[in-house]
This record gives sequence, structure tokens and C-alpha cells, in this order.
Amino acid sequence: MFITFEGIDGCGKTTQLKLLYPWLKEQGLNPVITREPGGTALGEQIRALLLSTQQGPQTPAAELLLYAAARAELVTTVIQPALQAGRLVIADRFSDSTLAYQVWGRGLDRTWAQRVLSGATGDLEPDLTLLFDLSPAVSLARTKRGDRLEKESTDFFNRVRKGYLTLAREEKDRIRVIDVHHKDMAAIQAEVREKIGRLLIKHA
Ligand code: Z5A
Repeated sequence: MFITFEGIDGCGKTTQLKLLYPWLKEQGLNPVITREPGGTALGEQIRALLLSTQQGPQTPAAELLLYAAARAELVTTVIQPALQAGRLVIADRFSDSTLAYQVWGRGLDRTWAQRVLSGATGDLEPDLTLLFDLSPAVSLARTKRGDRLEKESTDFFNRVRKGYLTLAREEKDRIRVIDVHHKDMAAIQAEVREKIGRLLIKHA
């Protein structure tokens, strides 16, 4: 099974993934946890480039292709082997990030982006995506706003959020939205466990 966590910067998804891990171990699972961009030696180098304020890509197309290159490496060398071995894989970001950030955020053509992603992932789709929905007004106050993406404007993050919510409307079965406004970490974690627990029971 393949699960992804998505949302704008500062939405709390990485915190939730850390809280989830011991619970999954208690359930007898030994999940593979990964993040994007990154998760492989090449991916971590691409990540450094993408987040660098000095060496990062100058064009949206180059940006998208770098995310896609990191993902191709991750899918082939980490995610698919783990899935084939029957492991649960959870990724902090996957293809929905590219659609939300590079298509809605940067304005790239969706059809082209989807063709590139299809080639990079071999059409791998998550079984479940948890979208942590938070307004940029709240999330950006939580981030350090130091890396290249974090320096983007509130308008940019509003477009990214709109992209995510559009994707969630289009794919109601796969993408489950968790509204994280005015909720503490424990309350959000209870929702995460409930949604993942259902999927685990369905696939037991
Ligand atoms: N990107 C892209 O453009 N295209 C792509 O295809 C992909 C990615 C894959 C990766 O940066 C950047 O690349 C990202 C999208 C873009 N850029 N942006 N902007 P990253 O990996 O460094 O970062 P990230 O994934 O965006 O976020 P993160 O650092 O992992 O943060 P988070 O998961 O969103 O949030 P967090 O670290 O769990 O929490 C943030 C803070 O809020 C932290 O201090 C927590 O203690 C606090 N927090 C968490 N939950 C709560 C609640 N409930 N209440 C109050 N405070 C909370």
C-alpha cells in the first residue's frame, strides 16, 4: 500500500508523519517512510538545488523536470521495490505536489505536467492521500521562510492551496482532506489514524 501526505508548507504533515510512525509499528507494520524531493542520493542532491536560493532553477519548466527526475529515481529504487516486497510506503509529498505547486502555483500546462509525471512514476498512484488543508495566512507564519520555495508570496500559496482542493474534488476516493485549522496536533493525529486504519482494515 502506498500513502502520501500533502499540503502547503507549514501545514503540519511532517509532524503528523512522525507521530504516526510509532503507531504503525504498534500495529505490527514496518513502513518505509520517504520524502520528496529526496529519499535517494540523487534526490537529496536535487533537493539541495531546488531549495537553494542561489543555485535553484530559473524557469518553472526546469523546476518541474528536477522534481520529476528526483521522483523517477525514488519510485524505481525505493518505492516500487518496497511495494513489491509487500511493505507499506508513506511519502511526505508526491505527484500532487507537482500539480499543485508547478501547475497551479507556477502556471505550467497541466497536460504536459501530467505526461512528464506519468513517465517519471510509471503511472504509480497512491492508494490514499491525506491533504492537510490550512490557509497560507496561518501556515506561512509557522515556516522559517528561508528556502527558495518558502520565499514565494502568499498569492502563490493561495494558488497552490486552490490546486490541492481542486484535485481533492476531482479524486474524492483517493484524496481525503483533513481541515487542520484550529486543531491541535493530537486531534489531527486521531483523524490521520482513523483514515489510515480504515484503509488497513480494507486491505487486511
Ligand atoms: N515541491 C514542489 O514545488 N513540487 C514538488 O513536486 C514537490 C515539492 C515534491 C519541499 O520543501 C518544497 O518543495 C516545498 C514544496 C516544493 N516547498 N514549499 N514551500 P520541504 O520538504 O523542505 O518542506 P515541506 O514539505 O513544504 O514542509 P515541512 O518543512 O516538512 O513542513 P510541514 O510538513 O508542512 O509542516 P511541519 O514541519 O510538520 O510543521 C511546521 C511547523 O508547524 C512546526 O513548527 C510544527 O511544530 C508546527 N505545527 C505542526 N502542527 C501544528 C498544529 N496543529 N498547531 C500548531 N503548530 C503546528
